Amino acid sequence: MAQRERTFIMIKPDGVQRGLIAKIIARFEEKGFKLVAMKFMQASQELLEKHYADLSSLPFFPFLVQYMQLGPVVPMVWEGDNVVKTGRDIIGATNPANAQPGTIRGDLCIQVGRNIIHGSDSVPSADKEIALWFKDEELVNYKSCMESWIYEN
Ligand code: D4T
Repeated sequence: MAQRERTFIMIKPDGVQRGLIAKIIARFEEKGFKLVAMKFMQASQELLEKHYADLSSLPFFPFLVQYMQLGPVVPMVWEGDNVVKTGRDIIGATNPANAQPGTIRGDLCIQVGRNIIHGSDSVPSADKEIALWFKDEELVNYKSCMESWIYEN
């Protein structure tokens, strides 16, 4: 069986400080996605500038990089069919004011500058972000015992 799609999800410093780690992880676990990698770390300025390089010319960029260093973050890799798009749907709109109830941002936060979680917006960005935050050997290879109960094939 070929490897299913992967995405990069990160709980931001406000999500960590507000005690939302378990609740956020539960949404991905309960959906049926498979956790492939996770760490708990303080992100450096250099790493965050690379992660958000596409936004570097935008006025909020310095505040974004500063906010992401306010405390530890939880970067993760999740795997499953359509996980990039479905992951974004589970997270909700970038601005929590526009995020539907039932989404993580719709239920758990209020402002765009404190939107508690990041998720890759495409498969190529996911690949880039996974490679930026994780070494190959940190992506754990294992078979989920639930696989045949979640997928027909
Ligand atoms: P991330 O990348 O954090 O998952 O957010 P999105 O993919 O949903 O949105 P984005 O890349 O456009 O924005 C990245 C990050 O910047 C913050 N932000 C964004 C902000 O502080 N002010 C703003 O006006 C915007 C648009 C929030 C998310």
